[in-house]
Amino acid sequence: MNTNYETLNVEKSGDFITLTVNREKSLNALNSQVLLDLKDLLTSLNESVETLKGMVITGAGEKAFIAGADIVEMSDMSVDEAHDFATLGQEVTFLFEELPFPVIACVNGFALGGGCEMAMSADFIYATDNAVFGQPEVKLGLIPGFGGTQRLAKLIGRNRAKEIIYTGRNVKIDEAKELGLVVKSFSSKEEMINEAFKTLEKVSKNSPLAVSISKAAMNAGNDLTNEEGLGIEAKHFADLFDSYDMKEGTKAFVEKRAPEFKGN
Ligand code: CO8
Repeated sequence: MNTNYETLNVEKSGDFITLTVNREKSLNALNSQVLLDLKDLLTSLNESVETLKGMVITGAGEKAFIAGADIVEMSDMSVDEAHDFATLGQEVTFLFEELPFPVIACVNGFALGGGCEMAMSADFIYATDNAVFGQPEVKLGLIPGFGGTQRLAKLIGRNRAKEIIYTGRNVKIDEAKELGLVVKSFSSKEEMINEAFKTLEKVSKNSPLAVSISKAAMNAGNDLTNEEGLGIEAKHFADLFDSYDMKEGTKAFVEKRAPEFKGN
């Protein structure tokens, strides 16, 4: 795994990765270089044979997770360049969703526009009490371009998402929790990241294969009818009966001992 990026800090600790978007002076705004670095890293992680069990993504500093796509760079773009930029940002959100292990977005401060969209492509969001979410693109004469019109509606319901996108207003932490956008909040970034790793540790005691397959089934179901989604669930459920982890998990239960999963 390459850990040497201009705009990212990537740290591996055991089976876990901490990914920090590192453009603190611009509140970690997503310019093309950040998106290209993210694409390279996430593609290599999706293709990796290395066993990894989870990732935390956060923003450098205390003030912002990601304050959006880079407005300075966007202000000069042609229609074709804007299309390429949006496509690249959308590819990155898909690559996050497809990672075969859990990803927790740890939102410290502003998660606006593309920042909110990146956070929503993680499996779930933890946030600090000072976190501010929003899709303010209409204030710039734009619309969300990295998946916000789709993912926000699926996460919190279409009408609530419309009200937030049309007004471009900020969503503070209490409301973000009520909406189900944020799962848990913390008084400091340090506490949030420690708790995120405790959660990943807890998840990693379960079968990594079953966690990965449940993620794939839930993500696939997002775009399907209930009937189609249930078909996928039944197939994945049955396929697991051919795995070491399923045999070990059920045998360990019968033998009243802790299972030793291998992830296959
Ligand atoms: N892009 C570029 N630079 C930014 C951004 C950004 N999104 N946000 C902040 N910065 C820069 C500021 O320009 C400033 O730089 P400098 O010090 O050189 O002047 C520095 O970061 C610090 O910011 P502020 O001084 O503004 O800090 P404040 O505490 O006063 O305000 C805010 C913080 C409220 C977060 C404010 O910076 C702000 O409103 N930022 C923009 C938020 C925004 O509108 N985000 C949405 C952007 S649009 C988007 O994300 C679309 C995604 C889909 C794109 C599809 C492509 C086609």
